Formats: sequence, structure tokens, C-alpha cells
Amino acid sequence: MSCVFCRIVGGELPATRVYEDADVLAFRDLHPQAPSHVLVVPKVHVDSLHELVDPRLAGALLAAAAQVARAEKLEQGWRLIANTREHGGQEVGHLHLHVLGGRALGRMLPSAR
Ligand code: DGP
Repeated sequence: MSCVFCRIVGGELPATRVYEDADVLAFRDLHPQAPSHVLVVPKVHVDSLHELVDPRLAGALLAAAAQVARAEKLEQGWRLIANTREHGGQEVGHLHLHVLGGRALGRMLPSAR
């Protein structure tokens, strides 16, 4: 099995796990970009968000991300990022949601104001 996140899901590679249910695993990012930086991944291999077709799994991933944010006590706010495919800057080819928080993250999109 060559996919690094499949190997983490399978327990073959170590990771600091922060949340787990039947469908989803969440663990701390190896290179955190914020005080709290957790990756939320499906236990089954899905290449990226582009390939996600199962609405039940999509819901499980989103609900897990919110659960992680609450457990990390990110009451002041947080951000969810899904880098998708090459132009989206995806480096690991297993769908993952980044949950980032613990500091002001700044705007990523131009303000409408
Ligand atoms: P992305 O660019 O969205 O594909 O981000 C991939 C993230 O995965 C990046 O922030 C670093 C993280 N990462 C890569 N390899 C490992 C690993 O082996 N363990 C953990 N915990 N995180 C990893």
C-alpha cells in the first residue's frame, strides 16, 4: 500500500490521532500551519474531493471536521481547506480536509467591501 494516508489509517505509519469514527480519521498535520492543524480523511481511499460522490461520506467528513474544531476549542473561528488536484495545490493523493485555527488566518478571498 503506497498511499501515505491509507498507511496512517491502517496503523502502518504513526500519526497523532485526534478523532475517529467508522468512516473518518483525523490526525495532526506533520507540518502545522497554525496552532491547530488537523487533517480529516476518509478511511476508504478517495483520490481527492473531485472524486467524492458519496453524500453520506461527504456529510461524515464535514461533521467530523466540525467535531474536531469543537474538540480543539476553536470557538474564535477556523478554516476548512480542501486542496484539490494539481492546480488546487494538492500534494497527498488521498482526499483530506485541513482544519486550521488557533490564530487569525487572514482573508484568502478578496473582500466584497
Ligand atoms: P495538501 O497540500 O493539501 O496535499 O497537504 C498535505 C498535508 O499533509 C501537508 O500539510 C503535510 C501533511 N502530511 C504529509 N505527509 C504526512 C504524514 O506522513 N503525516 C502527517 N501527519 N501529515 C502529513
